[in-house]
Amino acid sequence: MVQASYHFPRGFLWGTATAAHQVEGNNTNNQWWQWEQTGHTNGTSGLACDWWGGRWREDFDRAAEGGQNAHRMSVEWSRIQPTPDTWDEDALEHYRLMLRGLRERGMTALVTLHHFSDPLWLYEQCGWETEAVIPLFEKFVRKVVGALKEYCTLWCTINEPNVYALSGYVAGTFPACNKGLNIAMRVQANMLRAHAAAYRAIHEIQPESRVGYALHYRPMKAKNAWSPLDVWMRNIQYNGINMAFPSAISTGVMKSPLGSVRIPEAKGTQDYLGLNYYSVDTVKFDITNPNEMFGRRYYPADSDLSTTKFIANIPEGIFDSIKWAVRTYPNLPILITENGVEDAEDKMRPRYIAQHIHQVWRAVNFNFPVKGYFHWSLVDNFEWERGWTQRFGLWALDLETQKRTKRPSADLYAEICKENGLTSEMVQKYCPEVFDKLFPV
Ligand code: IFM
Repeated sequence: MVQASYHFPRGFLWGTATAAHQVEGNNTNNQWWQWEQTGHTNGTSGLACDWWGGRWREDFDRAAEGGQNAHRMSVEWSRIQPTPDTWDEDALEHYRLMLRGLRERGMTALVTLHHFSDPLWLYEQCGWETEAVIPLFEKFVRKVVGALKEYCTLWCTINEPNVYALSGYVAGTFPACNKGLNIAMRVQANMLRAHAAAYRAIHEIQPESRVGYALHYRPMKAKNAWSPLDVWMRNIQYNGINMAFPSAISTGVMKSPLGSVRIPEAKGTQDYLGLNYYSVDTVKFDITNPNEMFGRRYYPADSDLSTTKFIANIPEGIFDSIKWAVRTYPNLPILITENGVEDAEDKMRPRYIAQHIHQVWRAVNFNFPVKGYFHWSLVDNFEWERGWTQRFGLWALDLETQKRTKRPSADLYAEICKENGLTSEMVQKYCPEVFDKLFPV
């Protein structure tokens, strides 16, 4: 049998990613909590992983023992600024403790400042729909960065602005004040303006900081490459879903299906690109689907599908995403800020991890500047409108008892992190079904 390995450069960041509302528990003062209590989600976040109660310590121990040298976490705006006029210094101290906890465990922190949740007071004034949010976000960012700068130099302003805007204001699966594609685009424009203001504020407070955002990037392909309608629809969907932030950061003009918006202050406001990659969509023209601009995005029937069919395992997609990033922003460092699969039984996850990390390795070997990989996620956590029906953790969570149980993927990922690479022995041990694909003779 072939014996070989795919090694990464020294200093590569290996971690997992989490978000405050998904792990902390009892975040009663944000719009998601309210949305959950009114029956919009599959279960409620409740105590989640009880990180606010202190269980972050044991989970950080798990991550560190698993060889991880980095962690991406977020801070909860509604805890830090519970009303427009109050700052909760204890909440900031809680995050300082967590960040010190990472440092003590030898882990680099990447802190996300906005990950889908808004304080209720902001939501009640329709949050990101109006430009009023821009100075409010900047003020919040200044406060947080001022308080946490001793422990963190790597910042992510906003997580998946495209998902936040389209899920809320178009699909209606996330809480949103009003609805409409025009509002979703206005929200993204305001997020861009707020991101640009935050980018400058962070650099002012901490000149050595590296600031970016996390883009949920969806590669897409037309169902039939010969069909002008499928190709046209693929391009509409691809640009509409992916391109608002990247276009504005490249050129200062936000591309949108409803026209362009000048946001000159956004141009060049990233020191790295955060890429969240999960899967690739196939797109066809569908006259019966006006809600999605007459397109349909789906996974072909022969795809390697996850348990709830939420994700198709398409590892080449992460390579293509990185290639797109390098072509769009030559020389800009790239972090894979999320990648993972929901799989309570851990049947697909080991091969999903091995195959995606192999593709990241391929990219690194093309000298594409990928500097780190953050797996989503460390422990099962609250999956927004899907609640607890999807389990993304390397560790399983029993919600009743808070007990964590290690999945085989946690051991595989630990071996990868400790080795700084993927070996044929690991693949043979955890996912022999893809051995020939990863180590062809
Ligand atoms: O859990 C989410 C995360 O909050 C944002 N990106 C996708 C993940 C999996 O659904």
